[in-house]
Amino acid sequence: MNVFYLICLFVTICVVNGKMRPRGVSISMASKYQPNERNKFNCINGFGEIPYDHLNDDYCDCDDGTDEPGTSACANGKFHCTNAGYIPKYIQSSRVNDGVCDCCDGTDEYGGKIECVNNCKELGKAMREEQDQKRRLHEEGFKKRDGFIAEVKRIMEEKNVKIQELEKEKAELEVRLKELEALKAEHEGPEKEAKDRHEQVWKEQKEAKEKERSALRAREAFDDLDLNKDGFCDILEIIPHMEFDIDSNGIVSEEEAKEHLEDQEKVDFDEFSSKIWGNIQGIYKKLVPEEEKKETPPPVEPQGETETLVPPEEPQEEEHVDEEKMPEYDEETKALIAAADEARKKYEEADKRSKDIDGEITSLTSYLNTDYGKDKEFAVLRDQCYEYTDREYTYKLCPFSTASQRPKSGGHETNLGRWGRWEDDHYKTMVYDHGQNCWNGPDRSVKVHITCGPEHQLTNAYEPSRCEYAFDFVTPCACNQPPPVHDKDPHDEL
Ligand code: MAN
Repeated sequence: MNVFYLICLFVTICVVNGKMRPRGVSISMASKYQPNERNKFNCINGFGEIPYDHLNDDYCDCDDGTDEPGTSACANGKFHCTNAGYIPKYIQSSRVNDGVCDCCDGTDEYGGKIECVNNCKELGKAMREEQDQKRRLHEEGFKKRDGFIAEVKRIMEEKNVKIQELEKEKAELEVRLKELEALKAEHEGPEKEAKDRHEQVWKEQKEAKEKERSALRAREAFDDLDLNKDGFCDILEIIPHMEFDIDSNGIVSEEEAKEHLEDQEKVDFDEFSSKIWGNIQGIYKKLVPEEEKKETPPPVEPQGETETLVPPEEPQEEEHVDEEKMPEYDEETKALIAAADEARKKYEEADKRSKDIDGEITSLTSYLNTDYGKDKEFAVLRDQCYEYTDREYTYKLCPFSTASQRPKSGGHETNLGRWGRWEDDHYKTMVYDHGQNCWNGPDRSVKVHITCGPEHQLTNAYEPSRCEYAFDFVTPCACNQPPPVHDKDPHDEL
């Protein structure tokens, strides 16, 4: 059985468990401070030997300062604070007896300048409580991570099953789509034929009516032009019509009149309607007798239009409007259209579903193909967003999606980057890049530093260099090691 004992021979050297241990020396260094066979001390660097009682005599003998571990005599010396109950440490010898308590056990101040209180136990207690708290949080995170792994596994399986179901549905739909397409074509053929037929009839009717109207107008024009009513329209009857003044010199010459009559002196109605009317109907104007001109004030001509051919009494406009409208399809055609509409609708519905399935499969595949960490644990962060607000901005992180920033004072959100990759395979840093371009700078990007903690939380956001941001994110997903075993009392020395 080991019996611990401590005897201090002089103030400066104690004997602990049979070993000499001068002041300011740690247990681990004590063996180097034993007197040699000549009762001397060897400087630790090997250069020099001094009488054993010159240790800690407040005079620096060794170059390396090792003969004065407990005084401030050597400028390069080091004093060891035992700090029982807390963390042992070395301080510069110059701090020994300088009137400031550097060691929590107060052993650096024995010269009487100051009375130091030993508060190592309190410090040690607080430190261990903090360590305990950290450990508890780590443990909490570590347990949660296990739960996440199980949850993610279930989600992934569900998504895989969903993909399989969708692929099956898609394959069946392909067959159905072909059938529906054929059915659609089957109905659209007769539908088109019936519609074309109907439209053709309407077109012909329209043309016939137009022809009729044109003939009527030709007749009226001819009767109007044939002033002497001899059944011909001749050059002299053309001349009073100023609209036939080709060179705009104010008179219609015989040549000009003749040109409008296709180089003839006169034409009868048949020739007029077959050869002449088509060319002149766009310019011809009914002659207004002089008396009428005087009686009726000249009509105000609308801007941009120079001539109007239609006599005011003719109610043709309205007739035209009605004729422009195609009559309704007959019942048989309507039924064919309805059947084709139905076939089209069914085809389009199936086609839309097929496209939706493609979209769903793409998004599920992208979800499954993302790297969510060693055990896919980070997948629980997908489709979630976390915010952190500093004095100026609210930062938002939507893991595996985007990072953004919006001014607290209002204003638009700035895209700081889209999910890019893990910076390395330790799953400690995420990179979001290709964000909004920075004026005269790079595209914005973010590095997210991930550490273990009991809750998912964005704990900090900053901008180490212009438009290059850094986020700190705490999450149980990062608690991939069991919490460290409780630190034993860090102090192993007396
Ligand atoms: C905005 C913010 C800042 C950024 C500047 C760069 O104000 O996105 O974070 O530094 O633009 O001009």
